[in-house]
Amino acid sequence: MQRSCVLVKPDGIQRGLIGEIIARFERKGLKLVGLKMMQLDGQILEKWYAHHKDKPFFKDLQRFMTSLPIVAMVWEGVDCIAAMRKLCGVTKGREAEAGSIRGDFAMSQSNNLIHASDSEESAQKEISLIFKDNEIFAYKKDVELHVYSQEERE
Ligand code: FUP
Repeated sequence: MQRSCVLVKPDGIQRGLIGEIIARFERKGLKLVGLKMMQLDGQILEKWYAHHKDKPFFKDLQRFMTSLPIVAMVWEGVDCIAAMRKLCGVTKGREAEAGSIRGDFAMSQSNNLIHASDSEESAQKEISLIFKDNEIFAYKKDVELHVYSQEERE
């Protein structure tokens, strides 16, 4: 099954939305396989957002993301990356679809509560920047018998 790396950004923690965000992913039928609270440093950020390093907003993005703790998670599911991105909504909160996390709780383009991997390649990179192998848990969750058809589980 596919994995996605998710961050509840500093504004998400400050606004008390960790539980709300986790609940939405759980309700959807995704499986939480890794979870930690930490404060990111500049070095991780430069690797994480390597594709944005030369953009004008990068310094502010780095300051914002390293200013306060974040919660990092790994979620698993069939085509989990695309499903997660839909649940998050588009980057700019005030334009995000109602019903999505950003659409329901965010107004800003930078303070947009959450990060979710945008490809398998980024997911792998992001997971390896934050999690050790023994911090990701491969376990059985019986509810998946009801979340997916047999064909989808295989
Ligand atoms: P997303 O994939 O939705 O996280 O969005 P991007 O990779 O395009 O951007 C990463 C982060 O950079 C965003 F979450 C917020 C920040 N950003 C800005 O602050 N200003 C911009 O113009 C674009 C992105």
